[in-house]
Amino acid sequence: MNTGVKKVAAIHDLSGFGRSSLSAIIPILSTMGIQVCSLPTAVLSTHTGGFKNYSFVDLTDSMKNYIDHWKSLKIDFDSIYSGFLGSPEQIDIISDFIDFFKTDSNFVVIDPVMADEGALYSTMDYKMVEKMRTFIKKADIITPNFTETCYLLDEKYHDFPDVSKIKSMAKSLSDMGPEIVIITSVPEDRENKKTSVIAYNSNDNRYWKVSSNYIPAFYPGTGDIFTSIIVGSLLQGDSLPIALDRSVNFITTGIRASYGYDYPKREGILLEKVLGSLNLPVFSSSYEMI
Ligand code: PXL
Repeated sequence: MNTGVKKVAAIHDLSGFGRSSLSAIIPILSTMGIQVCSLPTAVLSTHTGGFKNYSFVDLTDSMKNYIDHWKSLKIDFDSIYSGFLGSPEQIDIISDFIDFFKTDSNFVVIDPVMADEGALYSTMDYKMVEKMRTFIKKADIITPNFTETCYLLDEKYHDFPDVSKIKSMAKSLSDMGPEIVIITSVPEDRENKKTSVIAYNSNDNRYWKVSSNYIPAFYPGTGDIFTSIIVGSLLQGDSLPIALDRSVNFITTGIRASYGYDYPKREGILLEKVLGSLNLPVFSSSYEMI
């Protein structure tokens, strides 16, 4: 029965403290009127960015039974969205999940969560990078940050790549399978400390860019927030550049709402203060076609 509420299969870890992965994705997509069906890959006490001694339970062994039950329920997802994985072996399990649940009318988003700021996260290794290169072929849309883009293409991390280089990297990733490639956290301008998001859509061969003024602070979880808004926005019928604008605007608003408070950045942006803005019309639009 069509209830008018769209469903996303969200394949990510649950980190109890720190506003990343499912702790951010569920409130964002719920606020956007979309049902999140969680398929947890791991349970951690906190995310791994900036915390030490976190507990980590890898759920690889329980995912098969979990998915078998969903298969028996024949759930029809409008999108399948995967992110942080607990082990490289999970890629085979999730590939099978996609083969079963992918239809002509839904879309698959893979956020190849592995690295940031030039380095792999502490639970990631080269086996994950290698398997991720194969896994992204299954996606309609991928959202690597610039560091992950370098790992996926086996290229050296550059500090300030020029736009033509990023465009060719996005095209190379798209040639591996995904129709749309969105590269986040691209260092843009040393003087003005700007970062940008650059996207390539192979369906119409167009490239888009949204720049954001960099506030000198690094908050974990912003990649998950970014991609969940892309998923929600596309499910609501927005075009790709408007979805990019909505995500960048929301993160900028979230960082501005948080930066004035003196608390550990590792706790993430103060999502609870700004969630309501997801339901406001987009007033300022700054995308460019490049
Ligand atoms: O935000 C990406 C992410 C997701 N899940 C876990 C993480 C990170 C990044 O550090 O540690 C557990």
